[in-house]
Amino acid sequence: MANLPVNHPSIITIERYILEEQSFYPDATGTLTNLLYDLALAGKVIASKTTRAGLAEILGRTGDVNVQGEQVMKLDRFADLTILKLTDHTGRLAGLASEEHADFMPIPDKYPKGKYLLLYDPLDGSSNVDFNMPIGTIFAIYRRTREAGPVTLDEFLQPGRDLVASGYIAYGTSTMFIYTTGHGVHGFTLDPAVGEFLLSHPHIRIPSPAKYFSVNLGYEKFWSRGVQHYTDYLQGREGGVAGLSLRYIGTLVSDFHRNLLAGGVFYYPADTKDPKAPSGKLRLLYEAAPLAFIAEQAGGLASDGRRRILDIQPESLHQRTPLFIGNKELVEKVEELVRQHDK
Ligand code: FDP
Repeated sequence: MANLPVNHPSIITIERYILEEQSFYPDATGTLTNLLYDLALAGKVIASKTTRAGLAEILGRTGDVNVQGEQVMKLDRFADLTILKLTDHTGRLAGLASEEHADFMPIPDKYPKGKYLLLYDPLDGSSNVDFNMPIGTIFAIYRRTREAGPVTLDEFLQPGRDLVASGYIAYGTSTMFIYTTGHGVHGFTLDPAVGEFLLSHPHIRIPSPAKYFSVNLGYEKFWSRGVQHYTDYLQGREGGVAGLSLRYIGTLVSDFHRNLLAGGVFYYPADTKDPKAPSGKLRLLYEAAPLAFIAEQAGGLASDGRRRILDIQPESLHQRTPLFIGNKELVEKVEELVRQHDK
């Protein structure tokens, strides 16, 4: 009888890891675990299209404008339908809400219903698609607030502190799946040769001191005094931190991901450039809250400049919010400067 090899490096698939995490929850039925696999599969399908985007006739616009008033890219539509079609029939969800759709989507009558709600931004950074730049997918999972009956809008309007799980998929030089269920943040990298996400970044913590700040500086003149002072602070003026490097990709997932791994702050403040969007550009439910859960689980913080993102009670599905996210001390600093300079 041969002995099992003991010093072969362990290969931990996302499936094994999520299943092992389930043991934290003695009452778990496996539904959340399976929902996370569904999303990992969606990530693989979307990644396979993005890597062939220049060849697969999937670059460019569909000609439609979405609920946010933005041009819908073909890849946006593909990613949106991929997630919808991989999750709507499984019996794990009661409904979905996508950044691409004006209203939430109850699970059709022909399918069984489950206890979870999935909110997602199918393709974050879509203005970067045609230029071979990194893009992402963001997801947020809540529990229904009612036991049964048709799902209603108010069930989707839950504050981020009630999130059951959240995560994102980054389509960059490699494809990564990052998630939290409230027990730390874990990262997996897709090995294209075997077609599996393998554990590459267990228990991610945001390093300190920070290395980067990420913001669209082109809009500085449209920001409040407090945010302008903060921007000076990040550049070593006003007794601030010196030596931070500026990096801005313009894909929230990628900017956030870099700062999560290297330390840093990303912000998209409220501004006066678009009177129709006085609270900035990013969406509370599809972008800010899910990433805030990850940031806090990694030891960081997310704020709208005055309050913790996870404490904001959403009032509408597509609500926008200013966002400051990353190292705790840098996010607390913006709150201090906003209190001081913005009445
Ligand atoms: P995009 O419009 O390309 O989808 O939320 C949308 C978003 O990208 C974020 O990913 C990104 O951080 C931000 O908008 C970029 O906005 P600006 O072009 O105004 O900097």
